[in-house]
Amino acid sequence: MSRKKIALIGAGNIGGTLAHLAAIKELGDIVLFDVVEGVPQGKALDLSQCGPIEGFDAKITGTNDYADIAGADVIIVTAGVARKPGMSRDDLLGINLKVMKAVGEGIKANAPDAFVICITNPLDAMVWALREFSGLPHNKVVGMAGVLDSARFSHFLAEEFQVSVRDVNSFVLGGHGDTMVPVVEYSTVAGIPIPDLIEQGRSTKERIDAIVQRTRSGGGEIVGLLKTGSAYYAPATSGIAMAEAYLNDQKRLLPCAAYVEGKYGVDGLYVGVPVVIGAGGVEQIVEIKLDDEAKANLQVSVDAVKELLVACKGIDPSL
Ligand code: TXD
Repeated sequence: MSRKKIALIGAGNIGGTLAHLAAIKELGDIVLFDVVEGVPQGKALDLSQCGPIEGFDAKITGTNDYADIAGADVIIVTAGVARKPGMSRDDLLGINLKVMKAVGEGIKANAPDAFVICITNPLDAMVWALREFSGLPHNKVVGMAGVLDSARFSHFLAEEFQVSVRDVNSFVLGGHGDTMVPVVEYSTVAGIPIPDLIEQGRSTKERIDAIVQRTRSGGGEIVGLLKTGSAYYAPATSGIAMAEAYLNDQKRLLPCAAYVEGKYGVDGLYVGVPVVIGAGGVEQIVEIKLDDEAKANLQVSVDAVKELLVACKGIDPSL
C-alpha cells in the first residue's frame, strides 16, 4: 500500500511547520507548494535531512507547479499574507481572496478528491471562497480556527486551575475573530463544567471572563510580541490534528469552520461549529444547546462572517 500524499499550499511559517509535523508523524509523503521559487524546494530538502535523525522515510518535495499536487489525499492551505502589528485579520481579505482563487483553481485541476483544510485568514471568508473556487463538495473543504482557539482557551484554563492540559476540554464556536464564542458551559476539567468549578471557589466569573477575552485576542497578542508575523506552531499543530482525523478515520469531534445548512439557525455559511471529522471528511455537524448569551454571541459572529462574504463578492463578482 503506497503512502498517503499531503500537499501543503504555502511554504511559509505555518507551511514549513506543517511539513515538519507531518513528517515526524509519518502521515504520508509531503509536497510543499509555493509561488516563491526556491523556498518550498529549500525547506523540503532541509526537512528531508531530518529523516535519518528522526527515522522517517516520508518523501518530501518542494515545487512551484500545481501539477505536483496531483492525487493528494489531504491539502492544507496557508497561502497568502499574514498579519503584522496594527492589522486585523479582515485587512488581509483583498490580497488573500485573489490567492484563494489561484489555489482553488489549482486544486480543482489537480486534486479534486482531496480533503482540503484552509488556514489562510480571514479564515471564515477564505474557506468559503476556496470552496467556491475549487468546486469541491462542501464536506471536503473545512477551515481551521476552532481547534486553535480552543487550544488557546484550554491552555489558559489549565494555568488558571493548575491542572494538566490533558484534562481540560474546551469549546470555541463562531468566527475566527474578535466575535469568536468560547463556550464556558461546555468547557470542563476532567468532565467538571467550569461553572461548577467557579461555584466551588476554584476561580471566579471575572477571572474566567478575562480568560475568554484573552482567548479572543490570542492571535493579536502573539502578533504584537513577534512584530514580524503571526502565530504558527499552534496553528500548524491544529491543522495536523484535523488532517490526522481524516487520514486515520478518527471520527474526532472538533470545532471547525464547516459549511452549515440549517443548524444553529445558519443557512449556507461557513462558521465555527463542532463537527465530526473522519474518512468522509466532515461527517456530522453537531448542534449543541446554547444559552441565550452564547446564542446571541454566535449570531454576532455569523453576522460578521456574512459581512466578509459581501466584501468578497464586491471584490470578485464571480463569487
Ligand atoms: O487560525 C488560523 N486560521 C490562523 C491563520 C492562525 C494563524 C495564521 N493565520 C493565517 O495563515 C495568516 O494570517 C496567513 O493568512 C496564513 C499563513 O500564515 P503564515 O504565518 O504561514 O504566513 P507566511 O509565513 O507569510 O506564509 C505564507 C506563504 C508564503 O510563503 C508566500 O510566499 C505564500 O504563502 N504565498 C502563496 N503560496 C501559493 N500561492 C500564492 N498565490 C501565494 N501567495 C503567497
